[in-house]
Amino acid sequence: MTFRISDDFLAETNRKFEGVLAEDYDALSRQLARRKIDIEAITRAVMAFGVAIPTWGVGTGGTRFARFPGPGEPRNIFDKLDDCATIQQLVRATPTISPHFPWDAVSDFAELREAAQHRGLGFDAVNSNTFQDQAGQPRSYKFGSLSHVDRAVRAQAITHNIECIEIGRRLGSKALTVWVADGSNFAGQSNLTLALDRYLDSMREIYEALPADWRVFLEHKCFEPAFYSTVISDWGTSFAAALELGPKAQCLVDLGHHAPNVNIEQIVARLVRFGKLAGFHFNDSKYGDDDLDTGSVEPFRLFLVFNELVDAQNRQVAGFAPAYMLDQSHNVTDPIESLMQSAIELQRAYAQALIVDRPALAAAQGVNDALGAHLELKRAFTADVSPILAMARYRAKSAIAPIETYRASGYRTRIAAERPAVTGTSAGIV
Ligand code: LRH
Ligand code: MN
Repeated sequence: MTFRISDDFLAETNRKFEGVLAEDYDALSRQLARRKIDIEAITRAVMAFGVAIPTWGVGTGGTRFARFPGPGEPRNIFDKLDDCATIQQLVRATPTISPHFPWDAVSDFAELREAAQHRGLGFDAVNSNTFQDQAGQPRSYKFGSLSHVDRAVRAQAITHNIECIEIGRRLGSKALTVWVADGSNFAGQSNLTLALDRYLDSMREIYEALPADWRVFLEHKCFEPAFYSTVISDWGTSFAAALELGPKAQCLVDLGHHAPNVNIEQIVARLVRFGKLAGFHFNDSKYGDDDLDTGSVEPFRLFLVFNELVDAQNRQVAGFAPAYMLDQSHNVTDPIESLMQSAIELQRAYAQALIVDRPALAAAQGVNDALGAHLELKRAFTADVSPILAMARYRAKSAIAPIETYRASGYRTRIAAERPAVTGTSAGIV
């Protein structure tokens, strides 16, 4: 029987923090009441917030140089479900997982769905993979997949994506995320227009295979692994492709997939405006697609993204239903701790965006009071909403202090004893 943190241990650990939480929550409640903000409304909204865990982020991640596995590495999707269930138990903000195929392939998908449900987990978007060659794969994706010059390679990639839709249907998912690494490393290597045309032709076949209530998420990325051109390199190309494909196609924003200093919150506002925001792969970055923990480098940028999302929510934008997913690589931390903290940083950005005084902001914007408007956002961003986040967890019978509780539980040590150690270093993100 796999070790699980007992609810008694959780309750016992919470007792150490209950008093301080009540005090801090009260103080914040009074502070917000002075700003005519009902703390209970914010806490309810935070309790309803959910983000999907990427199955590929539950094990230790790596780079092209090396990957240094830690103790208790998950061996398969079922170990990953156990770790995701522990994350959900301690933060109650991660009710779904986003699987990746064929990394998470099993022989019995009904059994997988059952195993997830048994642990209180559901499935968000499924991810296809035509950026690696699998053992025994007839044709290589070395020179691309959905945009490959060879029709047979494109057909292989299309078939894989349609298989992912079928798997997702059996798991109860409602969306397919398509990120392709297709591009080139030399000027002249690829016809930039024909490559996009081939991609669109392939995507049309995948689009046709979507069940009526499904969506397909196009994920853009400015570079890597291609270092001269990338077929779906920016939100503009992704948007135009989604528009051409049809209403079920939308654009997924991976925060790490933009050139340095790009105004991502404005991209979000644009995609909302045109009804094409699929959702997010949340992470953080300083240089490239670093896949660092959400909110660990640019928390203000994350807040500004949620400021646009709350603005859209308040305007009741038709069809506004972004999918929230994490997409990170945990190279030097315990992935469970990083994923818990990242979910909390998303809740923090959301709660801060909810306490923005929007009438005051609009009034300042209306009279070009640049600093006044900016300070309305800063006032919300600098508010310490931690008591709200902790109270949301506490009321959801989760951990007031997830990291402390997780460490005190000895979960990692217990799990490491159950799972054979992975020795030696390998390279790559998983
Ligand atoms: C590409 C990406 C994509 C996933 C992969 C693991 O960089 O963000 O979303 O398929 O990471
Ligand atoms: Mn991603």
